[in-house]
Amino acid sequence: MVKTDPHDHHLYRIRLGELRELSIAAGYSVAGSTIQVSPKENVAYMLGRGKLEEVKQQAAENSVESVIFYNVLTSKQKYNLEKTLGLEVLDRYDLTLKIFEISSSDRLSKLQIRLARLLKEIPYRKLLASIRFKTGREHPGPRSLGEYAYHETVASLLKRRSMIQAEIEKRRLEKLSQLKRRREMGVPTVCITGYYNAGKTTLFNALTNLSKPVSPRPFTTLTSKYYLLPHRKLEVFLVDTIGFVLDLDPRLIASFSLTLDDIRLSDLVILTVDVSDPSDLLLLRIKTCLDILKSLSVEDRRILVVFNKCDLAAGSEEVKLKIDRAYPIIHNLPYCLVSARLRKGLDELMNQVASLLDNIAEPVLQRNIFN
Ligand SMILES: Nc1nc2c(ncn2[C@@H]2O[C@H](COP(=O)(O)OP(=O)(O)OP(=O)(O)O)[C@@H](O)[C@H]2O)c(=O)[nH]1
Ligand SMILES: [Mg+2]
Repeated sequence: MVKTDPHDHHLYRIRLGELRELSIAAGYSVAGSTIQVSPKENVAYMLGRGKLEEVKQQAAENSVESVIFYNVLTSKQKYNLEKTLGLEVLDRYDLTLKIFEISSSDRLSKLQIRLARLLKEIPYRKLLASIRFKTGREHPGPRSLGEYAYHETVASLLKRRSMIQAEIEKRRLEKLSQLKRRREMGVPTVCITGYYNAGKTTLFNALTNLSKPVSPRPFTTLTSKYYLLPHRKLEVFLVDTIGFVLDLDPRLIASFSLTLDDIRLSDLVILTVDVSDPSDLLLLRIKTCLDILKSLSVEDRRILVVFNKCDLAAGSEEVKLKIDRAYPIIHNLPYCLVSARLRKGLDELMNQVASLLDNIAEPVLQRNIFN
């Protein structure tokens, strides 16, 4: 990791810890980690020369096969690092996609992953092709094979991207007509969101009596699942969705826009957080989730914070202390405490959902969401 913020004395460690967790989830075992403190990232190599040598040596001593950066690498940095280190080089964007691939089973998530890969791969492959073109043995002239091959590679990548985008767009239109039908039924939509592993699917299963896959591996859920939930007088469509992560790359948001639409177009969002996280991590994760919800235009009045995994806390005092510390971030958002695993606090949760839906003056259902 290259740490560029001089005011960050603590959070970078949490970020590095998350990178470690994600690396393990992607199947790596972690040999070590290193941090370079620098006012800016090196344009050519991300790391400064001295640090790069140190990493190279450390990698050789530990028989390392891959180097994973927290910072997102440009094509040029990735190319230079691979060449200098002679190892696989990834950043947190590549790593996230690797984990997504493990969980991906349906066509839509596969398409979205392929699009996310292409958005990063196109500039990289362009760079590789242009290097090959410039250093080719045949002295490429304006109409040489080298130039032809370069344009071929770029054109085929761009064509693949357009085909995937067209298929995703087709699915988006199908999804909007499904949403329209749901809207005509007059049933509100309540979406379970939150950080990966917060227990969203466990909560979804507890409320619906379904048994969707649950696991401690990040990003178990990639594609949204809707379920019509009859709850006493209240009937809602409950939706389980993809988990959030720190410093989500805008290209990932763009590729997964269809999945994120489920959150954007819900009447109410249940923001699930894992209350057993250490306090600092909990605060950073809540802030990350609220920032993402804001970027999806979800207003505060449509958010209910659910502190999950209360069974793991040492006692109600510990939970109260953590919630007090979270107060500056959650302000006056309504919240409740549950244990999805033990199915505790669910009635109170659904009562709050019902009263919040009653109070939302202009539900999404009455807005024009189809333009
Ligand atoms: N102790 C305890 N564990 C829980 C609770 N809720 C979920 N878990 C565990 O937390 C882990 C993650 O649960 P999931 O339901 O898969 O979490 P998720 O938010 O859907 O995760 P992603 O789909 O990966 O984003 C699993 O090991 C669950 O058994 C809870 O209330 N208490
Ligand atoms: Mg899940």
